[in-house]
Amino acid sequence: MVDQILLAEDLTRRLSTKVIGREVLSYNVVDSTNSIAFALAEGGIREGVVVFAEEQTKGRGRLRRTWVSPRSKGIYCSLILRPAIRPDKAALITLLASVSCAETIRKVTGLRAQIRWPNDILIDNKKVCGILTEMQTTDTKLNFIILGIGINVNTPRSKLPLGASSLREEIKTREKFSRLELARELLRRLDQDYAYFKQHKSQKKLITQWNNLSALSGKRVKVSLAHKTIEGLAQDIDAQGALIVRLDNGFKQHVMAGDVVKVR
Ligand code: BT5
Repeated sequence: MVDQILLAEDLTRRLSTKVIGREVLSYNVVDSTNSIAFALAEGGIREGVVVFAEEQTKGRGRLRRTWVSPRSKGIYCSLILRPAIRPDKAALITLLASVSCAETIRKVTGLRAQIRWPNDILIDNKKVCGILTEMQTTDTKLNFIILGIGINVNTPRSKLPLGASSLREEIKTREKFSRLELARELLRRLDQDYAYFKQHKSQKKLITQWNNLSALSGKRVKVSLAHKTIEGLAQDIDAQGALIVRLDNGFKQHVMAGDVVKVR
């Protein structure tokens, strides 16, 4: 069976979002939707434009890692955002996107999607979605943020790295999911959550939502940092989005950047 193609006209038809997806560009094959969106943003394109692709030949994760993006199996998209925030607040956008993605997956599939700090969405401990936030700044000013989202929708596990899965694999039906329905729901949810973010100074609600969806709270974790690895009990994230790890000596470390390498 031929997979349905995600077309801009289908993605935007009666979408009725205010900002996110008011313009959508759908590509066939690209190196990375984040690279396309970055170039468009540098050219001055307005916020809310979203770039989709059927396939990425150089889909990327953080720290030069690869994002496996088989043709027409997943959702690969990048949003251009221009929030009036300082660069040191940009991590909040990743938190927002994690909540929007997890809630959308829950709503559309009924599966219990959870967030693994900092940017993974898991189902039954397997990664089904990743988020890559990139930005351009000048001095202390944030020019734009590119929010890249990859979701494994109908991807067979055989095409994915170890520890990854897709919505279709997890729901265990033979039917394919509609990427179109999921993508439209995601744009709507992101639009709502981003509007709320821009209207409110305090991001307490976002932090609470995030913590309620966390896969790590109370679990013993190993976190790899730039130059060392720490181990302890994962707690909530703080108001900046740092993961609080309670070390065995009782000291609480707030980790702003790193990777969770082991959970028990
Ligand atoms: C991420 O990085 O999880 C961010 C992924 C963002 C992908 C989107 S797709 C649209 C947009 N355009 C892009 O080029 N990127 C964004 P990170 O946390 O660094 O995780 C990367 C790691 O996840 C890899 O090293 C693999 O171990 C694993 N991985 C790779 N492809 C995967 C996939 N399709 N599903 C699950 N895990 C994957």
